[in-house]
Amino acid sequence: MPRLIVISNRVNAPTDENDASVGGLAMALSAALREYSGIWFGWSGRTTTEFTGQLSLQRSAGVTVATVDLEEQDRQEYYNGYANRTLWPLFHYRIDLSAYERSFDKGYARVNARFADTVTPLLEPDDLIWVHDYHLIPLAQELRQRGVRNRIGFFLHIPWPAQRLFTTLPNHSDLVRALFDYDLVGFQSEDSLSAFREYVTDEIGGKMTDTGQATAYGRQLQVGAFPIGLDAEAFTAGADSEPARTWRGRMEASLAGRQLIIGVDRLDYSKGLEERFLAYEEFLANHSEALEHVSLMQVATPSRDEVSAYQDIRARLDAVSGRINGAYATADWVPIRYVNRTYRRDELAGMYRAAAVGLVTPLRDGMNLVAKEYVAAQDPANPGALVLSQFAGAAEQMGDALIVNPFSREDMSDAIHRALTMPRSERIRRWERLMDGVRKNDVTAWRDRYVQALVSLPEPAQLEEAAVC
Ligand code: GDG
Repeated sequence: MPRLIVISNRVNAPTDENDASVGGLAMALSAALREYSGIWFGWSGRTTTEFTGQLSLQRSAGVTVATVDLEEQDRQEYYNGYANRTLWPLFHYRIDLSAYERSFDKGYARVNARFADTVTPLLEPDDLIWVHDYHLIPLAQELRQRGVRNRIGFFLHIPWPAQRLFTTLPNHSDLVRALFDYDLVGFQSEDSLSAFREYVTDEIGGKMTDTGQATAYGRQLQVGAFPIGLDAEAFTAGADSEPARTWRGRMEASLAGRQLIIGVDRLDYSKGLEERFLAYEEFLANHSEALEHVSLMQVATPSRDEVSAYQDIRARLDAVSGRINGAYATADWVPIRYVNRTYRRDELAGMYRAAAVGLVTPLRDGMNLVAKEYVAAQDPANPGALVLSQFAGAAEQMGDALIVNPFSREDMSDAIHRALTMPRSERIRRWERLMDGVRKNDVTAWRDRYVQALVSLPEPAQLEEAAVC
């Protein structure tokens, strides 16, 4: 088995799966790397006054974690800038929030070059290199320029946007050109794959076959949809653990017989939290019988709080939740428990299990692992119902959820009502099919499918010969 070299912006050592680090990519990769020998390389999260390229190596559960510090200017221009103020909003269809600034482009190019300089000496000829997410799109191009001939794959955790949105990005074709230096590009969903196909064929006059062979810029690239999954077995076991039972008990005691609706998200505008609160308000207004009988708990862990759009959404959520609680709360009931903190994964599993409804309504999401976690944590004899946005990648696989349009308060209010009143037999029927999918398409299956696809591609050198012919 070749070594697997995983490269992502940040790394999360696969030590304790219950630690409180938040974010779908960290969760998935630490699970995926557990059985591989390899290296996980990324930014330490720290900054120094001047970039030194000094590697810090740490061995943890069979994986070597290698990190490098960046400069403060890198954090601003690359991380807070191009990654989180340009690409993140654009790829989540929020061009109103996308900032196009040339200093960000420069920071992005500089950090990708720094990553390539630092990681190249660690590489051996047979290594498989797997690069993750929008922070590092140009990395293969940088590595190729340094003579790296290995197979290099890229996986995008977030959606690929529709062509008409993507073309608002200055120099959009440079970014796509850089993708063609990979051997395999994976997306989360068919929706993203078809948006990419549209760009290749309509915008740059390339070709793409039904089996995902894309040709453009004189290069060939394999693309495909590889929907990510959970470490389902571990998550389900976590839902039966002591901390989970403690939390389930605490939730049930505090609910005093009321039904719980749960949302768990990074505090991000793409997650549709404001729309969710407003839909819940609409539900309360339309269903007076639910007043004092239902409670929405939203765990929203603060994220990227140096970026102003995140400060804005946080302030709006404080205001909306406060207003709804002000309008409806009674002496011993609050309609929304809005919690800005982080819990351990097993504690979250206990909370999911205590909830009659999982409310997962992002406005756009690459996949959304919370939907899968909610399902994996349920009691098979009395599972809750999942309400899921049609714009989460997960909706392509989880058709047995109640699929909603997160932009429509009325749709969501109806779905909340339907979920709260769904007969147990229907909940079991839907849950069994959902759980079957969560188990089959788990994180190991995702990793193996991707790595297998990468390994089975022709050697990069052969491809070049084929292109010359
Ligand atoms: C990106 C893509 C894609 C949340 N609060 C706590 C906590 N979390 C964990 C959840 C879940 C993860 O964070 C969030 O994952 P998502 O998949 O929902 O979303 P993103 O962070 O935006 O992830 C996404 C993912 O990458 C993987 O490819 O699915 O579409 O946007 O695991 O449980 N974890 C802990 N405490 C919390 O309070 N421990």
